[in-house]
Amino acid sequence: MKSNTTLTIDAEPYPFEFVPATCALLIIDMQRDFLEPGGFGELLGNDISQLRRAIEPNQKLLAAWREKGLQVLHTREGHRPDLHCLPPAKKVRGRTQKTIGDHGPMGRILIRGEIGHDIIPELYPLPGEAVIDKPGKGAFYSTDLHAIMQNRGIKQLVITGVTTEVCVNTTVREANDRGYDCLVPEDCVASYVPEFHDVGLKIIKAQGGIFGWVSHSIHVHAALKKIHQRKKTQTKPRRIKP
Ligand code: C5J
Repeated sequence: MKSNTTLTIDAEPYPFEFVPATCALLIIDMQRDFLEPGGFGELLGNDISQLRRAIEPNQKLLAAWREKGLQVLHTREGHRPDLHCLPPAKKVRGRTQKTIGDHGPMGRILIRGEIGHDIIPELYPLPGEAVIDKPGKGAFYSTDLHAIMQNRGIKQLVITGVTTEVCVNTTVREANDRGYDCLVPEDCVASYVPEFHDVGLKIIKAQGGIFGWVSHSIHVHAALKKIHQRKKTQTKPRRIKP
C-alpha cells in the first residue's frame, strides 16, 4: 500500500482515517529537563518515572515512522538566554527556589542551548527533522509550526510526548482550532500525575472527539505495517509557489 492511501487506525471515539503521506509524528518536549534525574521536573518534586514510561513506546513508534520515510517534528519548551521571551508571570509561577533561567544541574533551566533543554538521547532528532522551539505550552503559540506544516503539506498529526495534560493537551487544542486532525497514542504520552494523564486523554476524545482521537501505539504500528512505499520526505522541503 502506498503512503498516500487512506488507512484506518483503531481509535476512540471512532476509527481515525490516516493518510500517512500527509500526517506527521509530532513529539512534544521529550527534554532532559523534564525526563532525566536532576532536571527541572524532578527539582519541582515530580516523579520522573511516570514520564520515563513513555520513552520506549516513543522509540518504537519513531523507528517505525522513520522506517516508512514519514515526516517527523519535535518540540522543545524553553526560552532565549536573555529571557526576553519568558513572561514574568511564568518566571515566578510556583514560587519555587529555582525557576526558569536559574542555574540547575543541567545548565540554566529550560534555556535554549543548555544540556537540560535538549531532547533526550533516546529520541534525538535526525538531520531533516524539524525541531520547534516553543516558549509556551502549545506548539503553535509564537512558533513557525503552522507555516512548516502548510509548506510540507501536513494535514494530520500523531501527537506524542509530555506532559499529557499540559503541553500535549494544549497543542492538540491549538491544532484542532487550526483545522488539523490529531491522534494521541495513550502509551506514548505521559504525566507526572497519572490521574491528570487519564483525564487529559478523556477530554480529547469526549463529546465525539471534541479535540481529536485517542488510540494505542499498537494500532498505529498495525497501520504502518501496511505501507510498503518508502518516501523520502525529510530532507527535501517543498517548493512554495510564489
Ligand atoms: C510542562 C510540558 N508541564 N511539556 N511542560 O510544564 O508539559
